[in-house]
Amino acid sequence: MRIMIINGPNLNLLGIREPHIYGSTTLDAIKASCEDFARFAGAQLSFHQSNHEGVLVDLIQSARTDADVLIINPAAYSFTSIAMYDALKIFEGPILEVHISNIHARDELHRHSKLSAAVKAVIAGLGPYGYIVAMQAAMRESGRLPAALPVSIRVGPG
Ligand code: CA2
Repeated sequence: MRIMIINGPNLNLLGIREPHIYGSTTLDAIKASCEDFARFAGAQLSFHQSNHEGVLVDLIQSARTDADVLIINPAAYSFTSIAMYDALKIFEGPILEVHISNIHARDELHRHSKLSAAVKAVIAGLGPYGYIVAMQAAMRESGRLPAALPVSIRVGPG
């Protein structure tokens, strides 16, 4: 099972600037945790970040052949990018949108993600742990969580 995680603009500055909003965890630390979970779950992970909308569109397009599941934190492009919305609509597997902060509790500018209409689920407000929750949900969606996990976690109530 191949999981692609894509991060949008300025997320390279996580843990370095504005820790009161986005926390003190760096993107490298998030990547390391995601790699750790992928190892545990027997998944292949590719992890990306770009500040450029066209590069992000190219990455989403590449997921059509290179990934089974897509997890994306589109950052500020959540609120503006029709190009990314169109690219996401073409991907056939499950897509999970992650936001570190609870965008619904934020100002008008940061509240309504245009991309959410193109994804299976949105995880917002759990901090960096949202990426691990998204990976777990993605694997569950595909019925690929390790059999060693309890049924309540692998299958849930439905
Ligand atoms: O909470 C999230 O994950 C966001 O996607 C982060 C975006 C913001 O525009 C969304 O509303 C919610 C911004 C990422 C900017 O990251 C920074 C990191 C450190 C310093 C400044 C910005």
